[in-house]
Amino acid sequence: MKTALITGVTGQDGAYLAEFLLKKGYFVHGLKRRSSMFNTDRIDHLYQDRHEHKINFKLHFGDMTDSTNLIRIIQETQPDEIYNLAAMSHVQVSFEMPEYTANADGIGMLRLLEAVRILGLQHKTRIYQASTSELYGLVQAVPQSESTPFYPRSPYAVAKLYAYWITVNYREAYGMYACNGILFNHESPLRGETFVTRKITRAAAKIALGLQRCLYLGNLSAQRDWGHAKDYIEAMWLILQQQQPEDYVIATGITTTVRDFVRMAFAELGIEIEFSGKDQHERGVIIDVDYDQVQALGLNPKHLHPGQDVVRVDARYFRPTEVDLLLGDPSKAKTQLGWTPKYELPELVKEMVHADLTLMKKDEHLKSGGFNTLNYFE
Ligand code: NDP
Ligand code: GDR
Repeated sequence: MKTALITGVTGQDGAYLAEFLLKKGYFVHGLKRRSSMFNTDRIDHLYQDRHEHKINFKLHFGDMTDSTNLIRIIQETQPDEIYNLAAMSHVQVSFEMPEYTANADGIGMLRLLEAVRILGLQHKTRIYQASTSELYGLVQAVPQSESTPFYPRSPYAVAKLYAYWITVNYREAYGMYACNGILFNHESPLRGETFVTRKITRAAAKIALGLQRCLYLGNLSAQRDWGHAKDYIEAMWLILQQQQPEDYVIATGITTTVRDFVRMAFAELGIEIEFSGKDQHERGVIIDVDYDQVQALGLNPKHLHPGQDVVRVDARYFRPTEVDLLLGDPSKAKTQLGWTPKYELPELVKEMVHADLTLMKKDEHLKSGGFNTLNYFE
């Protein structure tokens, strides 16, 4: 039985990867931060009581900023594979917490590599680093491949640049099997609520149910190469199963604007949106409602009427420096790993919107029963 250690196991990718590795017969250890409330919603279905006789999934308290704790966990677990997914992963928040981001996302990877080396596991343990398309930043060329130069545009991306190169350096200096997956944006119903796709699918569901009036967004023209997290975690695993350690771009090869993602999400609910106006005055207005579709989804049509503006721009969501266009070239992953994404964007949008509609219907039910379901910190 192979043993894996996943840092960031409570996050979107960590949850899917843990499930995937357990199905493959791995013993999975996960690093989880201590928090004042439970933070394991995404992996609760995998939880195993430690008192049970035979378990193959175990959580350990830890933090990427604490080397002694990382050394101890790696010593205890002796992993064959480490997937370093832990990070302060929100680009905009990294402008507000640059030092912490550098520490957790940049030096965090160094701590893991050093722990493996200190423990003499450098020829046993394979390490995956969650690198990112944010490394490309200011557009140098499209589509972006393994040979495209980096130009990071946020404290998050600069921290990830350090992690990228320290991974390459430890591979070259110590012969470690350490690799970067340069993953483009990937989403799912488990995506954090403040990333733009999930913010949109949640809001579309809430607006359709009459629980929210308007969705406020930042840069609607940003273009992203969006894939499904389930496809991308499989690529992480493949990267660690090769003869030689190498770095790979993982992407769909198709890019879409935030504006079009909004249109697609509302269309899933029978609501057609058109955009008008410029810059901060741009608005997304309902131009048509398919009332048959709305009713088939169990929605109340009285909440929706043409002419209603449901999307507005709020400059608060603009970033000091933006990444305008991401479009990946996954040719190397296709040829060498045999990896191709199974999901296309319309399916992803559909899955996310309907998952959020189900969630929000529960919210609506609670609200009608007199419970306060407001999210104060959105
Ligand atoms: P999430 O934000 O959903 O998950 C991040 C995870 O890291 C959470 O489990 C979080 O814990 C944990 N974490 C944060 N800070 C620390 C810390 N200091 N010590 C230990 N754990 C910590 O991210 P995703 O699952 O979407 O992404 C996984 C990784 O891939 C990240 O490194 C991200 O930067 C990178 N990436 C993501 C892409 C994407 O599109 N999703 C694309 C390219 C790269 P908690 O639950 O307690 O907050
Ligand atoms: P990103 O994802 O920054 O690409 O990082 P995010 O979904 O936050 O933003 C994508 C684009 O949408 C624009 N945008 C908004 N973004 C957010 N969050 N909220 C808004 O209201 C909004 N309006 C417009 C952004 O400006 C941006 O251009 C994600 C993270 O998962 C990183 O960890 C990962 O490395 C990269 O993807 C690849």
